Amino acid sequence: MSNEFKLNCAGKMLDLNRPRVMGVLNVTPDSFYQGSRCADNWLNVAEQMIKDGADILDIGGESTRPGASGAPAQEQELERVLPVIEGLASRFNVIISIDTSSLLVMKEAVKAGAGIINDVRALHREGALEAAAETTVPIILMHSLVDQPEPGVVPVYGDVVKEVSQYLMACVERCEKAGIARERLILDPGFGGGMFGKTPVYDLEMLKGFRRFHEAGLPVLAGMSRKSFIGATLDRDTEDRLPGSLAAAALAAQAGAHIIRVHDVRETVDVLRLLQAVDEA
Ligand code: 7PM
Repeated sequence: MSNEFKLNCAGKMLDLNRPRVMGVLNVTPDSFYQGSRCADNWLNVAEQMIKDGADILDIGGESTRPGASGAPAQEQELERVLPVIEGLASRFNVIISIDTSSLLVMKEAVKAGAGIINDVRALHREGALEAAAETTVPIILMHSLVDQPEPGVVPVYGDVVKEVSQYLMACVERCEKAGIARERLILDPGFGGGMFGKTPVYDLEMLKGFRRFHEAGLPVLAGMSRKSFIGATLDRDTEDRLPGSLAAAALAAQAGAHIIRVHDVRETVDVLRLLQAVDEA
């Protein structure tokens, strides 16, 4: 990519001159992929991911993706993630990202040492835009159906890359109006079904056309690890989606993705190292 991005994540610099790996650390009791669940074991899992070459650890504590937005749910989410963020920030030099849509969790996580806000609802929950604006950390804006007229219904896209890009650019504008500098933003097309709103075919089209997500001139994240389009394409259960996930990661990296969000850090880092070696040959 001709664009060079360097983001200040609460004092730690994230240099996106080559693709970086974000490891998923779920501290919920109910994540879809068992391999990434680590309610009691988070310290060991995190340490291993760092050894394996993760640049960012993404901490998620929201119980089930759809729903769970009330005050008690936010308190519970905070109770889960805060000790983890504090524990990691005091031990390691890794960049911590907080996977949340809750204004309460955003604020407290950043105070505790999180250096990136990762919001799959692109700051569309009440108060989230303002809460994020009060911080100084980079923000990942992901496309989903939250902001659509009928969030339960998958829209029919003509050109899914174009329409998702347009939505993300509107989110960028909304952030800028709220006082969030454009330089703090990272875009994510939001691969996957459910509230992410993509069919397997749309996911494949987004991966094929991934380069076009760079048109906004901002860093782009790809989160495809073990998702259902890989399962649907290959007819594999979540536990058997690693090879497909690695192929997807390689394609996204070649298409200029700046951050790859994955469950399998060691394997993905190897893929990226090999691509880099080829580049440098
Ligand atoms: C159920 C549905 C459980 C979906 C878990 C998921 C992304 C993310 C997630 C992503 C960004 C998963 C997802 N996916 N954040 N959080 N981008 N920025 O499969 O693609 O991990 S949760």
